[in-house]
Amino acid sequence: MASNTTPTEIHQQVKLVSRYQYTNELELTEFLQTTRLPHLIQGFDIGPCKELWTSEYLHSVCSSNLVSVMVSLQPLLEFAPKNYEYKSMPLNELCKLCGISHDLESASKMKEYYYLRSLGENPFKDVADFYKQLPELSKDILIPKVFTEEQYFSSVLRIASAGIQLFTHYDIMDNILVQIRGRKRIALFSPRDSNNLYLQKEKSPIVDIDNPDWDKFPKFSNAIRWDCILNPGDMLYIPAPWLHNVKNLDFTVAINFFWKNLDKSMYATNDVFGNKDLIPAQRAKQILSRALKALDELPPEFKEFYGRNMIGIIEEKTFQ
Ligand SMILES: O=C(O)CCC(=O)C(=O)O
Repeated sequence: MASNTTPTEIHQQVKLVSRYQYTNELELTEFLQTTRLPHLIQGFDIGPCKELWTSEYLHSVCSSNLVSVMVSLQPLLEFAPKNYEYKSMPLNELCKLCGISHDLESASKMKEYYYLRSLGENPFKDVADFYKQLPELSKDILIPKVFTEEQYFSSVLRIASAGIQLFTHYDIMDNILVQIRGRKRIALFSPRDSNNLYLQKEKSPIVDIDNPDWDKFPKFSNAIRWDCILNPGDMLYIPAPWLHNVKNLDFTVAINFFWKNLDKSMYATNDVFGNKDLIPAQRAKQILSRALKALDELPPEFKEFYGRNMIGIIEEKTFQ
């Protein structure tokens, strides 16, 4: 009798992000400078925002200034092809809409999902600066000083309806994501797994990380996933260039603080989002594209031979 064969189940290794209990700024600063691993920081008092910033409160205190919001009919945001559009809407109106979609059920009834990543005054030239742009809110939040004024880069307000999920990406600067309202589930992947995430520039095309297309992305099963849930008052340290995927479990409000942990001269000067390659990496990529052009002059078997040979050298010289 023929035996039933069931397809082999694919299991991805999932770990939990380590927790760090806050005691004082100095210890935390030193810890972040040395660990270079994501940590869920708990026990720091982020101030009155935690209780105060309901959608009703935000609706009443925020201005009607227009903000550019990602609006999608689906909760999982996709960038290729793009399944969302940017719509201009008053900030106070957005707070109201996101408040109505405060849980997964009410968000699905709304049909549209909303996601704000605040931008600079001039989005093409200026970085997002929560303190300058939203003084009506910035007095309500405290963060530990883990970076100097010199190192500070940007502060980005994020407001989202329940269910919306941001594709996996990396940033070039270290960041602390402060959770103020609602819960977010964050999945992180080490920079060592970047090839297993099929990166296209800074983003991964594996949109549904919980139910991926294994035929299309077989290497994803090798990537180790680090999970955590952020509750109000929690802070997540996301070291550059760790990859992260963010799912909003409720209506959420959060702020990121990005800073330059390396020497300033390493960073591109025309980078408003904090995701342009570091300057030496830009140089290395230009040289690589010249090397690839040179290999193009060879017959295929030699091209492959030298290509493999060069991969070996790069592995030997760069992998830790
Ligand atoms: O909280 C979010 O919605 C996104 C956070 C994020 O992408 C980041 O910290 O870089």
